[in-house]
Amino acid sequence: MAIKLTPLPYGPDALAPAISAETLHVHHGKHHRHYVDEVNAAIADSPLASAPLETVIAAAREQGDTRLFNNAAQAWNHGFYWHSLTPNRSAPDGALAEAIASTYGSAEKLCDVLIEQGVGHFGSGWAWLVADGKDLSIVTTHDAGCPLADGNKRPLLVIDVWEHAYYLDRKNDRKAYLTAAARLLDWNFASENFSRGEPWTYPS
Ligand code: MN3
Repeated sequence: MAIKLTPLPYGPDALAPAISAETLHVHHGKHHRHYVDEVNAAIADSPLASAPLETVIAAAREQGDTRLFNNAAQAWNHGFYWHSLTPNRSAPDGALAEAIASTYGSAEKLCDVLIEQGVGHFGSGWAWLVADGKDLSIVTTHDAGCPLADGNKRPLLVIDVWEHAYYLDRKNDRKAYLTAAARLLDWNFASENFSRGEPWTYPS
């Protein structure tokens, strides 16, 4: 038992031109794989060797093992990111649509805030839509930061704002990437995460 590299839930060119096949190849096949390999190397022959990734993240934080936390949280964040995007256009519905309407007015306005926060985030990190109970908010985290490690906030969607997510396609234009990625958000995935009441779990 080891942590697995989450397969992409779509083909390598499915998100183009917003996110190219070349970017997905490097980002999923090199960056995400590297984090997974680092976690597996660190937990081999330890009591965490067969633990789910969420347990590894919590243990690393508790033990103050920054290197393991960074690799484990990055592995989780990337798995969540692949599922946050879809080539199939979707829109929020049901309880999530109601919560979005009362908090942001519309999904378009929510995306405007998400893009603005992602553009304004200094350095590497992640732009998240999270829920605390039924309350929605948009937060950014630095480096490997993950809302799982942050109290009751349950991730609904995320966009990676590390330069490796967009530099091949957009050079330094993070806003162009975020604007394109926001159109690919999988609102069905967000709805599942909103109504489940428990955080998403990394595929084992
Ligand atoms: Mn990344």
